[in-house]
Amino acid sequence: MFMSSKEVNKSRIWKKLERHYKSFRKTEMRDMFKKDPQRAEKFSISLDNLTFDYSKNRINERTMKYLLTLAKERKVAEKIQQMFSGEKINKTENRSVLHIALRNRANTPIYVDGQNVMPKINDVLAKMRKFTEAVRLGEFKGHTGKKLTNIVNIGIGGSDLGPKMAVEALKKYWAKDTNCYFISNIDGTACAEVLNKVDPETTLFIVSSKTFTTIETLTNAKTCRKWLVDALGEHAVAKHFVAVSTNVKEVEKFGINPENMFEFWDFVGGRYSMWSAIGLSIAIAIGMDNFEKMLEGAFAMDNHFKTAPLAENIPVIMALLGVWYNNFFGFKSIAVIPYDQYLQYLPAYLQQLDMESNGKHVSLDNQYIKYSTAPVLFGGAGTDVQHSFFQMIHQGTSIVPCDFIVPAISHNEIGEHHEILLANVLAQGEALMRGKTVKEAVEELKKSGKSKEEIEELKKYKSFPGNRPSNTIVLKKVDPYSLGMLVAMYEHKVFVEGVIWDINSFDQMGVELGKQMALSILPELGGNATGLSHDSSTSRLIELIRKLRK
Ligand code: G6Q
Repeated sequence: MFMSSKEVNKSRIWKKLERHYKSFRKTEMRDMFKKDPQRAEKFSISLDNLTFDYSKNRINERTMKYLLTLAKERKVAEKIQQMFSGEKINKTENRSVLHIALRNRANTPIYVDGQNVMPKINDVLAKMRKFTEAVRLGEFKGHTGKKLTNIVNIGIGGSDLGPKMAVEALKKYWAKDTNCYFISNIDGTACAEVLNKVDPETTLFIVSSKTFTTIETLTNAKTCRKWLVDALGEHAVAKHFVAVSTNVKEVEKFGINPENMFEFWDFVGGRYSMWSAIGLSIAIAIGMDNFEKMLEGAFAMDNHFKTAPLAENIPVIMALLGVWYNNFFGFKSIAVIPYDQYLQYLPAYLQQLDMESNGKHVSLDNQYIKYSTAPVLFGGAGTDVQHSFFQMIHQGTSIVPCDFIVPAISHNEIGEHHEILLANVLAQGEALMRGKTVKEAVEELKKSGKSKEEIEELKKYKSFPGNRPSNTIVLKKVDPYSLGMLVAMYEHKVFVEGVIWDINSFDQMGVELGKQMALSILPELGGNATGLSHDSSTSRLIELIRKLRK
């Protein structure tokens, strides 16, 4: 029998985990490492060139046994199969969830409503190849006959964060003469700053919008279109604008020829769409061969996720650790820290993936949820963030489990840079785990020649509680294949957490209310509103802004 969401935190296994947590919560990781020399080996999993070391977590064999029982009882394995077989697991929107089909390199049939989706996916990949090669070779030229070397993706949310993150991550693979830009924000500054940098004759705009109704994207696209037409005339649009969407009608209405449109489908969620034609900017930048390598990396992770036993399954283990900390320890945030400059946008990408997918308060069986769901995810590139929020991570009163991601080899092996970086990432994980006792701090202060009084004064400030968890994910290098693996790994982690919490991880109704209200406030800012029906704060702010803008 499948347990309802009401039963999730009342189930025997949940209670067992609660009891286990109480007896285990004070156990120190440093002691467990001392006692068990095999700990790192026991709690590590490798797949190709990716190693996931989760030994610096507050777990023992029993913890994992119980968490895996929870996964079994929540039917994680069955849910994985349902997703891969095209079942409509996005219940609130009655849709299949098939980002995995976009990178199904084995080309095995996957059916939605009795239709194999693979032929149309392959058709779009072929169309992408043809187009991206033509652009890269300078065969598809701009209106005045010049090569298109400035690629501007106009999109927001899922139609921006994935491509932006991947394009940056794979900068070393860009075609030499290509530059990529992203316009997402409705703030005119976003548009203005990009348009200041590019030349209309050499610029290709990709309007990326699943629905083609998103106000930010359409407004930005209209501004860019006008900028182009002002410079090169109306006929230039066909050579400088392409669209990626599921909505042919709206694309046509906007004035883009459907021949210049790359399709995707409603079984691909926005934040899961960088593998589709939404990745067109990635494919132009790095070439279709490399884009397909990224798909292959994701496919390898998909296969692992689908076939590895739960106990050896990287995304499953990641998710169970997430649940362990969120629901039992009560840790309400997590940090992702890539030690690679090229991965600087990964935290922002993962923030949407995790928080938009699992930031929900109603379960799949339509009940208000009584346990906590998505944590706050934040992060940034190391070592930069060591000099900002790491103070709190080491000595703050809240505990923030961290994911450290690092490539063994840098694309820029200059002098000692990468070894210093590697030493830092390893040191952070060890420092968080081990901490520094007051006694150790005293010893250190003594050695540095401090007086008794000074030592008394400083010893607490200089101590570190330790026992703070982290995962370390080591890649050989940040290349298209490993990036594909990495991103798919997180996608599946989020999915498994959603399964445990009985959440539909694939809708995002929480973004609607603010959008609706913005539409009603818009005319009021212009001063045309007859009667304002807001709370007094919002009404006063509208009045204030009206005055300031006069
Ligand atoms: C992602 C969300 C959301 C979406 C944007 C853009 O999963 O659905 O971030 O991607 O709102 O939507 P369009 O692609 O339809 O413009």
